Amino acid sequence: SPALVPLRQSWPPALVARYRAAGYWRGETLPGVLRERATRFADDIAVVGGEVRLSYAALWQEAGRIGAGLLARGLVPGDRVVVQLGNTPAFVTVVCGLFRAGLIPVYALPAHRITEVRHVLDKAQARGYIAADRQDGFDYRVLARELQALLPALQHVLIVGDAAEFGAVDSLQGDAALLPPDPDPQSVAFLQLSGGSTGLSKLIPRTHDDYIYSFRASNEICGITRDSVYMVALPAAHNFPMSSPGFLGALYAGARVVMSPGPGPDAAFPLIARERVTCVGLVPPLALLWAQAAAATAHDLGSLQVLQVGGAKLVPEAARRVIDSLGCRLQQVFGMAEGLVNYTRLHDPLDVVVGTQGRPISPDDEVLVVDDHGHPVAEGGIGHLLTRGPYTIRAYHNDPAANARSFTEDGYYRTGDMVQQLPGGYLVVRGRAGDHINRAGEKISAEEIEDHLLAHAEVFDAAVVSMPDAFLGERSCAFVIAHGTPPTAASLKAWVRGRGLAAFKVPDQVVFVEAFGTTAVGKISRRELRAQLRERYLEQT
Ligand code: J2J
Repeated sequence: SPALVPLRQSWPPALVARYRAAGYWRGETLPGVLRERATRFADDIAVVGGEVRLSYAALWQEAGRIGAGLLARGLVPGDRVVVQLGNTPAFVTVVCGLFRAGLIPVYALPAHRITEVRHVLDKAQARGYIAADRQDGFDYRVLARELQALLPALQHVLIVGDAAEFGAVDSLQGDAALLPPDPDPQSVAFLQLSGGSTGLSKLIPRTHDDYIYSFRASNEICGITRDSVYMVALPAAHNFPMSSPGFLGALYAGARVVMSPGPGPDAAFPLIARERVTCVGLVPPLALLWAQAAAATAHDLGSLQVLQVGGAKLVPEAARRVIDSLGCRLQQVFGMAEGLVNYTRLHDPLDVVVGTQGRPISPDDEVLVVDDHGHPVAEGGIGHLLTRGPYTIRAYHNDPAANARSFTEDGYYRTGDMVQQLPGGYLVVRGRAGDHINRAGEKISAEEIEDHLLAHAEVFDAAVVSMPDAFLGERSCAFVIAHGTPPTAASLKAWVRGRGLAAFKVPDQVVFVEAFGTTAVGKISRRELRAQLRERYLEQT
């Protein structure tokens, strides 16, 4: 098998010195933090889900058992392990187990299917895959069998629950004395997935130092203390519920984490009432759904102090509705798995909370707003958001082409977002330069879906664009030129699904056209083409 591409993430030495001197990077590591909390908060409840309630001491024990068991099976520290688990305590124990063993979690979403998981396994050169037996009607063991047949490097498949022929996470055993010492705080702790506007997901290497800083500082901004109860309602693998402040922030503080099996009011409201949840993060469509359901619910939501909304734009009208119906503080969160996270502060005036997407976590988050040529726009103007700082990556893993596109020569990350910067550093998201669809917070690459459509024998050309959607914020629309008689929209959607993709990537709408009919002289870019199609269609309807 080919040599492992080393995991790396590095900042220039002068910045490393500065981030340390400023106290952002303190040399803490994820296993180190967990060990310390297991002693300090031993009997406090760390994680709740279903019928399971784990204390901090028990979480540490469980993580040790799982980590040592994985090493006993032949995984070695530094190996990458793709984790595809839903919102159960096992998500937390497995990930903490990997940290304890020096193994590198790579986070797949439960919605991902073979095409995506295969890509992630491949790109990460993972030797391990850990999934649930079944969830939401899907059997991950079937997926695991297909993956193993395709990827000889995938030697260790482990299942939470009924493992069939695979290894069972529940019966992992090993010698905790053989667990490695804590890692270098500057080393890569895990690989997060990018939303990805071009093609397939890129892998985001985050270090212990940088990630711990991001959620420790988030705790302060979000008011997370040992008394907090943080609910994971969005898929736990997303960067938002993991780190802004997320379950890791909550564990850092000695707070309680409640795993909600689903993001809707039906699953979450009874748990909020039972566990006295104080903070939860949602995407805008869910926040509106919650606001509506809160008016009629019998469950006591009075413990909620902070409702965070992010992942996609919350328009001011929706923000007001959420504040009025939930009667707790609203916090807007504009973040990205690559790093930079902005928050409105808990005591910001109402117009700021309603009308902006917040300001950066760190005084050392450098934000540039530039025009198409890279020149700073006039104060208050709209432009491309570039950023670098103490928790924003400098490079993707194993992807020189993406790195050349996504980072400037002086290390700024090109976020792809169009923003306006207000006094005080508050940002308003005004749109996007990249061609992805932000469907209720799930990012879909237009290019990726076009490639799948083009693989269909009756498709001559396809352009996938985002359309405004009253509920989702944006939905995906595929414009298709057929070879001869067009297939039905339903059959094309089924085709995309059949390519082994997450359901959220199936086009919401398919529009057949004779031609893309651009009058522009010469060749136009796919970007321009998509924009033209979107505008023409919106004018007609
Ligand atoms: C508009 N667009 C937003 C917002 C993200 C916290 C919160 C969210 C994410 C996240 C995250 C937005 N208004 N409030 O990682 O830690 C869009 C932008 C951004 C992209 C990043 C976190 N909040 N977005 O959503 O990596 O386009 O992270 O660049 O999934 O989501 O997506 P992702």
